[in-house]
Amino acid sequence: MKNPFDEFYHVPSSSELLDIAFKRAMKSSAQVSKNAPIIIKAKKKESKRIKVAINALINRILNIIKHVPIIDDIPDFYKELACILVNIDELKLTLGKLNGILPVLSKIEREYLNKLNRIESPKEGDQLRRAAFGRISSIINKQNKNLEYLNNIRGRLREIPSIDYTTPCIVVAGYPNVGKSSIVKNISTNKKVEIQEYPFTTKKLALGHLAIEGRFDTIKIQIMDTPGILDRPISRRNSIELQAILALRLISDLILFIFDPTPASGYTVDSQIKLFKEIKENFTKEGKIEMIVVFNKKDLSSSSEIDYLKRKLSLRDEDLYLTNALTGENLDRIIDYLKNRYC
Ligand SMILES: Nc1nc2c(ncn2[C@@H]2O[C@H](COP(=O)(O)OP(=O)(O)OP(=O)(O)O)[C@@H](O)[C@H]2O)c(=O)[nH]1
Ligand SMILES: [Mg+2]
Repeated sequence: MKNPFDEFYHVPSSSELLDIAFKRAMKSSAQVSKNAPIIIKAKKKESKRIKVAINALINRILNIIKHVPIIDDIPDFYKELACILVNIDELKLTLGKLNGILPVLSKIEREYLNKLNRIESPKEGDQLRRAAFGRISSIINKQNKNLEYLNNIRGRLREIPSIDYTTPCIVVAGYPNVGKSSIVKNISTNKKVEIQEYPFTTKKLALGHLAIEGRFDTIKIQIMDTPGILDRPISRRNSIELQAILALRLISDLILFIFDPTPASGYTVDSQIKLFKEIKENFTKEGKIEMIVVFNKKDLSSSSEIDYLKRKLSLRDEDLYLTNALTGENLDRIIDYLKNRYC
């Protein structure tokens, strides 16, 4: 499904909005016969300018509001992720405030069109239009903070990946700095994921795709890179970790859990084991969702480090994949497993 925030386009600032509306207004021309008295011409011209300006503003604002999806109507994954990324109450309140100025603008229009009906000279018409534009400007300028806020959160929401609910989705999870992104980059189409030697490099969910050649056709699988998660109570997890938890909870068909058996990641193996157990207990839907165990950084791991982890997890060699994400060693074995599973 396409990210529902995909059409949350650029939100103009108040000065951009006013600029467009007033320019359009001043370019507009009222339909009036050439021979009409000068006062009628002035009335029509200024009325038209006010109408065009207000109409342009109302349409632009409605357009902004319309392109923000109604949070309660979107699928849980997008709804909950949006709640992690932005303050939804503030978003709703901001949209409400913008919506609230629409009747005010309509009222100004009515008021000034009435006044224009009673002018006695073209100069008076010009003054009235200027006064109307002044009031419109002050109303729109007061919304600048709200417009800026919307534009600000829009980037975060638009970056949410579009998930295809009809194809399987593998979620790659584990402690920070263990090589999750390196694996996703190596085996998927997503070559843009960032890899760094420090933890919490990945700060948001990123989707890649894998095309696996089956006997009869090609199967497309999604693979989700997630931020690292620490072993700590959910209430203490930050919004970066919570995105990974959400992916595990709501979109995973299979979990690829990555361990770093060495001290290279900066985290102990025991805390990684605790996280593994927590995820196994809470996010495998009582075994319905399989967890594949990967010991990464094979090149750095000593046999005693590997043995320790194997013993602690009660795993045999055939229960795990020992990989090197830098060279791709043994990642083909994971692909073979996926081929058997999905093709
Ligand atoms: N030697 C070695 N280094 C690796 C291997 N896999 C990843 N690395 C390195 O480990 C560091 C972390 O790799 P990432 O792929 O960014 O790890 P991550 O789990 O995505 O990290 P976060 O996004 O911070 O949670 C980088 O410096 C990688 O180059 C491996 O198999 N061997
Ligand atoms: Mg990463």
